Amino acid sequence: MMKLFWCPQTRAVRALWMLEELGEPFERVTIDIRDESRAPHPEFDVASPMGKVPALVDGEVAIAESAAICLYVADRYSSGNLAPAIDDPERGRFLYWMFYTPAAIEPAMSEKITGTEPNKLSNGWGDWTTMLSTLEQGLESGPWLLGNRFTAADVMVGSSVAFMRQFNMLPESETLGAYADRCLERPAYTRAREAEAI
Ligand SMILES: N[C@@H](CCC(=O)N[C@@H](CS)C(=O)NCC(=O)O)C(=O)O
Repeated sequence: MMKLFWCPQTRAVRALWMLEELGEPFERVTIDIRDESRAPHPEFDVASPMGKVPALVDGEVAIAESAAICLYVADRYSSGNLAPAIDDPERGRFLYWMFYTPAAIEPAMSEKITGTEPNKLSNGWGDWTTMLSTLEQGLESGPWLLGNRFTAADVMVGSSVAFMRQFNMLPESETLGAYADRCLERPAYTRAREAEAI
């Protein structure tokens, strides 16, 4: 059975949401990242070399990074559904949005939070404004990033938009606001948040 190493109120909610969408059995193991004196956990330490949650162990597979985990489980257990198959023409656009969170959204959020001077040309994430307008364009045909098809990319991007809302960073945007609402209304997301509350 898959084992998810997680901690409430962290980016681990992405992997939890993803596993809830998937519907495959998994075990949840809490790593209290806020406890600096916590005992080492050999399985977690191997899966997550940086000591960050989420991390996943599935048989011989041990990985960290929320995007890697979401992509892994979607391909491994839900190919053609939560991830377009390798030979599906939609695969390219899917991968673009799968990488958009770690490559563009998160660095742009850091730029915004820290007030770092934007440098659109040389920064890999463009800048905060461009990152947001690109996302809005991507959602124009909606309701999901791949149109009518909900995929793991929506788990990654949707959770990031939800974080923006939580941190009061989400700008006035009907498109992004409605997208966040749609994501938050998914039963699998609700189950993930309920687990966080326990
Ligand atoms: N890029 C990683 C970031 C994971 C991350 O930064 N997790 C934080 C919690 S939100 C963490 O585990 N921090 C504990 C630490 O760095 O010791 C991902 O998306 O999974």
